[in-house]
Order: sequence, then structure tokens, then C-alpha cells
Amino acid sequence: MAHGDDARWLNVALEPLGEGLVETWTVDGDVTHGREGDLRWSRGGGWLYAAVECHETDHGGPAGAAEYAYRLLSAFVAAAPERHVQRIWNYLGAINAGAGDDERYKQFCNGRIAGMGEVFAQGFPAASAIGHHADQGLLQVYLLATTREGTRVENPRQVSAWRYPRQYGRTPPSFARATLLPANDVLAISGTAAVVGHASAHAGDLGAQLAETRRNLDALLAEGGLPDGFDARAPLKAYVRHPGDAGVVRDFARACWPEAPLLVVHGDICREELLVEIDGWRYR
Ligand code: 3EB
Repeated sequence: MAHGDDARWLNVALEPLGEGLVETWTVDGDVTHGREGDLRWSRGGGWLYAAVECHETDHGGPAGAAEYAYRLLSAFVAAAPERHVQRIWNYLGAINAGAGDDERYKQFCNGRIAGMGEVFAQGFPAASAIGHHADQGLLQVYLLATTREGTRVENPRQVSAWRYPRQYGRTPPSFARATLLPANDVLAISGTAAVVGHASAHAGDLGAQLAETRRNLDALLAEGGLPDGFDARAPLKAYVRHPGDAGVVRDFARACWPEAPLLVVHGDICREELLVEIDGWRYR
């Protein structure tokens, strides 16, 4: 795309499976935008978008890159009127490479918490952390923050990620299951997969993982006080580990939520046994 110099654009490192989509965020009000080193931002109407792209080779690996990206974002948000981070996306390469505590996702988690500044002390935002198949060293982190505070929502079917037991790494993942945005009219939903309690359910069984993911999404909507299901007002995003599974995922989503726009991308879930993860927005 020929938008490389425009700070409002991010060419995400996830390949669309099927029809590609451009996701566009609009606000009521004038929008300004700019760059500061590896960080780009745009803001207007009480909303801030900020993104950092960096390379692990410049920061000693996945932990160093995550720490660097989160430091830049934390410092920028701390000095901004939009100091409440509601939603954040993280894309890194070869997310499941490495064994035990050395798995690259776990290294990313260590660096993420190390780089999180005071703006994250009020609580973690909703998040997605996905493995891309572009240049392995590329880390992309982008967020949405607001002038007014939101409300974190956890899933009663799942252990909160920051309380995951030691087996998932030295530092548990730093994210909330969802955030209710300031006007209480939209639920921003984290990457949601077939995790029950803290354990992965239905290893290797795509159909069962999709059904479990749906139960998790339903539970989150109920917990957030939102109506059932997903409608035409906001896209759902499905991250699929095996490109050949895209059709099954698409058919499942169409059957469950026929009106919801769906973007299916090739993305690895941060636990090797998980095949699919879904995130999105729910308007009241
Ligand atoms: C899970 O429920 C699946 O590390 O930011 C989902 C959403 C997951 C966000 C993150 C991880 C993250 O634990 C993985």
C-alpha cells in the first residue's frame, strides 16, 4: 500500500485469508497525526491511536523489543490527554518457537511487563498477542487510548491472565479479557480462544475450540452487560493458525453471527495447541 508515510496507517503483518479488509477508525472531531522516532500517532475527539514498529535485532531479541515498544508507548501515553489505554494489539514472529520459558511468546511477556509504565498501573488493557509470518524480527504494537477511563471486564469462565500459574512463564500475560469503553456503549474484546480456567481445551480439535471460543465470547458479553452475539456495526477478527482452516472458521462465524463483518487472517495463537482466536467489538 502506498500509505507508508502517513502516520495514521499501519500495514499489519498478518496475511488476510480470503477477502482482505481495511479497518478504519473514525471519530467525531478533527484528527491530527505525527511521528516520534519509531512511534506514530493520531488523535482526535478524545481518542488516541499510537503504534510502535521495531526490530528485535536492534533490541537483543523478543523481550528487549517488547520492553522498548512498551516504554515508548507508556511514555507517550503518560504525556497525552488520552492516558487510559483501552485496547492493544501485539504481533511478533515465530511466536511459539523456543522451549519452556524460552518460548518467544513468554520472552515477549517478560519484556512487555518490564516496559509497561505507570499508565498501565491502573490495570491492563484488553489485548491480542499473535504470531505473524512476515519478517521474523518485526514487532508491531498498536493501541487505542481515551481521555476518559473505561472499565475492565473479566471472564468468569477463565482465570484472569495475570493470575495464570507458573507453568505459562516467568511473568503471566498482562491483559484484561475486555474493556468497556468510556461511554459504556462498546465492549472491546481481547483475543479469545478455547481457554477454560487457565487450561487450553480441545487440543487439536478445531470444531470444539470454535464452540468453546463462542462460549467464552458469550460469557464476556454477559459479564459486560452487552446484548448477545455480534451485529453489523463492527468487524470480528479471526486469527487462524493453519490457512486451510479458514473456511471452517468462516462458516462457523457466519452461522453464529450472520451479520457481523469478518476478517480472517493467518496468525499463530500464543499457545501451540490452540488453532484459532477471535477478537472484536460489541456495541450496545
Ligand atoms: C489466552 O487466553 C490466550 O498475551 O496479550 C489472548 C489475548 C492471549 C491476549 C496476550 C494472549 C494475549 O491466554 C492468549
